[in-house]
Amino acid sequence: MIPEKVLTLMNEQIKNELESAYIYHSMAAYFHSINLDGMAHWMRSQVHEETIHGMKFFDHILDRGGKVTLLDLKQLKTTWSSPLEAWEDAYKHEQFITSKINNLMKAAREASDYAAEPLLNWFITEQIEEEVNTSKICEQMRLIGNSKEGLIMLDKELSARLFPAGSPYDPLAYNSAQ
Ligand code: OFO
Repeated sequence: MIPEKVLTLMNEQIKNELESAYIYHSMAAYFHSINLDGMAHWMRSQVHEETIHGMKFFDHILDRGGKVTLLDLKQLKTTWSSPLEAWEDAYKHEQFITSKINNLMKAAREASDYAAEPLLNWFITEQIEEEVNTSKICEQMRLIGNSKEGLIMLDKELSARLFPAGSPYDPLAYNSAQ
């Protein structure tokens, strides 16, 4: 049995993770629209990760006999004034997610919900990686400044991010399946 407050926060976290996926979809569309397809590719891969994050909470609730309640997603930002602004938003969003995971851990500890701790510990470690990935790209974008060559090089580097095999967010996976 999941304590009520923890269950409420976990259902909110499913929404936060799926909202993350939706935000990164929006950023992928933006990067494609300005021909930074490597950055768009990185975002598509991130969408896959966020969907998995949402499903980790989804399954945890079900495994413990709780009720999964899907909440509304909010209206999204659909454009940015520059690639750097989009990356800064991604970093800020990850910091927001970290604060939500920390709140969840606090609530689980207050309710002596020991069964939630392994899952939440996984997310605490994951958020270190999520923050460092996005903040590093922000720093690299600042180093690049107005250099078009630098931007193209970084775009190419980010295009190398691997999708998990068969990811539905990888165009190669769904195009070859038809
Ligand atoms: Fe980006 O880590 Fe989940 O939300």
